[in-house]
Amino acid sequence: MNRCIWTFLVTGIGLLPVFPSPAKVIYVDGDNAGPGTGAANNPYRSLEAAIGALAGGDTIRIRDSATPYDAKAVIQGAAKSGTPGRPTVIEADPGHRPVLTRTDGAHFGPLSLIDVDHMIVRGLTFDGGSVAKSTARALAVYCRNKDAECVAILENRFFRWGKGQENASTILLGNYATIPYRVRNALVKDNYLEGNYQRGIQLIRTLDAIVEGNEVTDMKCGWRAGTPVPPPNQVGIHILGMSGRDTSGVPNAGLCNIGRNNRVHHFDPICTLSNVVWADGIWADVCTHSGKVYGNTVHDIALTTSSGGNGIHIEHQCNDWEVFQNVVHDVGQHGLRNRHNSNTRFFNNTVYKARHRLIMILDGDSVSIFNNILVTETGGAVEFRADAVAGGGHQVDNNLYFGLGVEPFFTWAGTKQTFLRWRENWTGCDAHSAIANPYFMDATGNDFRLLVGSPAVDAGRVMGLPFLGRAPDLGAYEQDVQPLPPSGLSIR
Ligand SMILES: [Ca+2]
Repeated sequence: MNRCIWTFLVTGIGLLPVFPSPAKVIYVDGDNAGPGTGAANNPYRSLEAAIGALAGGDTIRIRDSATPYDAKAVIQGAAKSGTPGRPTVIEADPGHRPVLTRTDGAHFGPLSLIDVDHMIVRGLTFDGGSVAKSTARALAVYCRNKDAECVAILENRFFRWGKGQENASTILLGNYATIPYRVRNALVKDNYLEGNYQRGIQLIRTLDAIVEGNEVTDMKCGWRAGTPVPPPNQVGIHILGMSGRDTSGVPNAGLCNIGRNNRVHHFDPICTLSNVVWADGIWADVCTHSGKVYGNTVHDIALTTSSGGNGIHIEHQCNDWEVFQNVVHDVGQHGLRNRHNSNTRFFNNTVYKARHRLIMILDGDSVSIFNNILVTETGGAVEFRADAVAGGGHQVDNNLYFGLGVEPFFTWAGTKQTFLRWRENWTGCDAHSAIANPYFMDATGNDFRLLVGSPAVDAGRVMGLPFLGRAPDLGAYEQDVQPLPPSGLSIR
């Protein structure tokens, strides 16, 4: 569980608690003629100078400048860290929208936070610019000599990062190194990312991170040197662990990370034409365990390709994930994809139009698929590949299927089946499921709430989520169409 939320919520709405001593506010204005002192009436001209003067718990406020801040700023170490009651803050001065860039094509971008705790970066615009090679990261939070606790990235905007760079991630939390330190309890909230390359938000080996309320759109294809090596992934939110153990003997896995209420959509189709290796809206990847992906909307991902393009992908050795109340529509390959893990629970999702399968279980064991609405226009509803069948322990029930002009089909260990055969051949599977029009509010307008009379209403099993009426509805939305009888009414 993320233990730092109260700090960010309190500061985020301006209700700062009373501190023992007033925090110092340091101003930055790139248009100041002189180097400045950091005072409101004589700001520093450079962000780096302000960071030099920064002490833990201080606030840096950055003002608009005629040209972007071409920054190489690093904030590092305990002396710059805040405390739970008094975070260090780097933010736009109220009423300003300062732009940070970095034009030297370095791997790390205009702002890196290393070995810091209790820090907030808020309201800034990071723009890689129209250069042939922008930097691989816009904003990085990582560790060298200690954990990094309770860093929040709030309400920033990110454009055009990672062009011409290998291994690009616009916002990066954590690091590949197997040192025994982690980014813990981070919050990435309400940021906007557009036109960046390869990976929008990437978490590596993080513990208890929350990625919430962000919008990631127009992801561009990654870049890799040499031919014919194809370009690498195109990913909105990438939650990555690592196999093995760090140098202190602790597993490198990421743990308990949450991606919720994000909107990931409209990836750049250019790199999906022939050779993209992978495109995922949200991807849990390699040894990150016990995470949750919920309330997200993911759509228009690699729509024109058959080689990649998944809405939500729970992958290799990512055990005990819950994927629920997501809306996934119009994706090039699979709506929800699962591979080589244990105990993934897909429930109460609405998946509408994937070119290959709405849900694809490649392998793994003990996958459960409950309370979903799955609408196909190409026929493929759910597939369990042979390796998944061998894994065993799967449960599928209380789902509503529908085909847009086609009969949904199901695939079990390579054998394509009708809905009836699917149920007959796999005793207990989908016993309480049906094929019927779910009656969405406005499917062509991508409004997948339920109309009155939808067969999805009250057709679900209890999964621990709040519900209205007699039982949970299917799909991502619960509908209030089951009013209680008027009081005093007796039914004979
Ligand atoms: Ca209900």
